[in-house]
Amino acid sequence: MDTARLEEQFEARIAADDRIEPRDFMPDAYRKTLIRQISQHAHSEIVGMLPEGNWITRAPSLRRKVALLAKVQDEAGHGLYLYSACETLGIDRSELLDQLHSGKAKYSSIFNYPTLTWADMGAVGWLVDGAAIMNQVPLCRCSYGPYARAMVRVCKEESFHQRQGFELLLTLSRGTEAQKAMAQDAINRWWWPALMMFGPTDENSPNTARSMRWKIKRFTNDELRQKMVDVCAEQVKALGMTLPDPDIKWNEERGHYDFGKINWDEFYNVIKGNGPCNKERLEARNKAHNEGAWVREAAAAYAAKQAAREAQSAEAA
Ligand code: FAQ
Repeated sequence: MDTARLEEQFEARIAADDRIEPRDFMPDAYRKTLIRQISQHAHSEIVGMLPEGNWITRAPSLRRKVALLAKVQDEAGHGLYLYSACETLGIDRSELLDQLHSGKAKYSSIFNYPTLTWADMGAVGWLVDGAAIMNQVPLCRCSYGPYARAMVRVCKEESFHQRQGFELLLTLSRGTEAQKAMAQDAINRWWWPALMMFGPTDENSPNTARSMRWKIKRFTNDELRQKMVDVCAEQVKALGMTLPDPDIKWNEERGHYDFGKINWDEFYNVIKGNGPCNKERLEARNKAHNEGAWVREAAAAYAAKQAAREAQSAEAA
């Protein structure tokens, strides 16, 4: 069948809300867009382990330590599902990791900010995982099957992450004056970077229109950001805290909260590699990867031995 006809059929399947699977025909640009988004997402998960991993040995109780440890392990798992989903598009994981380690690939801007106090574990859970869920629940309906299926499990785990963060902040908000101040300071520092996670405004987002047409994305960046503001403006009241934006105000006519201006210069600066922790994160990832070389070599040697054994017993049979 010629390409034009295949493309026509592909568009018809997208229109009918069919799932596209790895062996199905897909236009090159669809494949490339998915590799870009899924790999950036995978990188975000494994780089995202670093700011929280920093606090595991300093958790204030066994209960908090167990929850944080489980959360960081979940993030490693999410990275694995996502690298696997990306490999179904015909790219090798080692190539993706090279792109990350050389600084060529993007990962979420949010993970280039430092985690300064224990309250940051609460703010990251509540706001960063909160933003992640807002963005990822619609991705469970993404047109590409392996990505959509990976997202189902990821979202279940993210909702536990978000709740443990909120509960951590709630505990601090009922504590001493110093604990309350620490929680408020963490919210103040994480709020704006969390809103930037949704990406540039729709008018400055080169990929949104096409990704929406292909049903990779189901909502635009601004739509999801607005949902996040609406949810958090209510939740923050339960914490007895405030969001660091004097312009947050319910708008009866729109049926949404209005909010202040995002500092887009800061966002673009961070994604260009100049955020507070970009250099540190890449160094930590490279170090972990290099120190793990012996594990990859041992696993490959073991797999080769198993394959040789299986071939031998197949020959004997
Ligand atoms: N940071 O045209 P658009 C998590 C880039 S959650 C860095 O709007 P698109 C869980 C974008 O890639 C975080 N770069 O792009 C967790 C594009 O660059 P390119 C990860 C950003 O793809 C929680 C350019 O700007 N979640 O990890 C950002 O249509 C706690 C133009 O942008 C996902 O990746 C940004 N914030 O929309 C883990 C979700 N925003 O490639 C540990 C899946 C935009 O053209 C602890 N991804 N860029 O050079 C998506 O939904 C989309 O890719 C967006 C961006 C919405 C992020």
